[in-house]
Amino acid sequence: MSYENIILDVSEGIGTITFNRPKALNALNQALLKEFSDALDAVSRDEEIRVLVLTGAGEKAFVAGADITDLATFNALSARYFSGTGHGVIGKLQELAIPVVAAVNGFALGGGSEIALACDFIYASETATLGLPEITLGIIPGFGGTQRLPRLIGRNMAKELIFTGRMITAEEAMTIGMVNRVCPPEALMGEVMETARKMASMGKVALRAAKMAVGRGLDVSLANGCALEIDAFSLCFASEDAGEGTTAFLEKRKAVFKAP
Ligand code: CO8
Repeated sequence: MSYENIILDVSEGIGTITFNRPKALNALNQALLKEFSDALDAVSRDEEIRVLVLTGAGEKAFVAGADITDLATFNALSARYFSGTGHGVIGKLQELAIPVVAAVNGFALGGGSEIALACDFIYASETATLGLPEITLGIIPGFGGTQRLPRLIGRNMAKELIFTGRMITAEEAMTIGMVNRVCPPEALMGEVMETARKMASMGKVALRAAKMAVGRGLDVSLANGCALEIDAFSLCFASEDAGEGTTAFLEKRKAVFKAP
């Protein structure tokens, strides 16, 4: 499939989606969101892809938010439609069975931060700026920011950032637990790919089970989460990878996971 606003690359089991409207700092218009949604469908259908990476084209931005030229034309009805569409796409991203890493290479603002927040974790360039500045436009986050940010960094810090619209550096984002690692700009993709390759080399069933247990577990009580872990743990033993991993350890060799 060919895209105009994103690029989808697949290499060595790792898919990379690059948001590609650099002149508008990769802002999210409806065409881009539709292509992103289609690309996520393609990724979830492709059994070869074990890890997905998201990043932005150009040196300045990951995604600088929803396209403000579109927002300026909205009424309450079209805003509801666009917000609902965005939630659908970002929900699809969060529901992918494989790990997803956001490589935040520059501005990740508004909808850009909201996409990164739906990934499993974020690595950012030292030059990146993150934030939810919607309040400065007279609106609020509409792609999940009011829900995912407090769940990730805590209620009060999230409220401060959402109520003031203050943009933060990658370093501050790491301090508050929004970003896992900060890298020099030229090292960002190398570090993201190294981590992606490491995850891709793990057993496919175990990787999916781990993501499912953590993700679903956060939405339920501890007791239900632990019950869910028991199911996910036992599922791993239905794959030959568990036999390979434990045998390789005992034979003092590196495990080679082959389960389809
Ligand atoms: N939308 C459209 N165009 C944009 C956007 C955007 N979000 N951000 C930047 N651009 C464009 C600029 O207009 C400019 O275009 P041009 O060259 O044609 O004038 C080009 O990108 C370069 O930008 P700047 O010249 O402004 O670059 P600076 O380095 O001076 O500033 C900033 C960079 C700080 C990133 C600045 O561009 C900025 O503040 N951008 C807007 C950031 C923002 O407020 N984002 C949040 C948007 S709201 C949102 O995301 C809501 C999501 C949920 C929506 C739910 C829908 C109902």
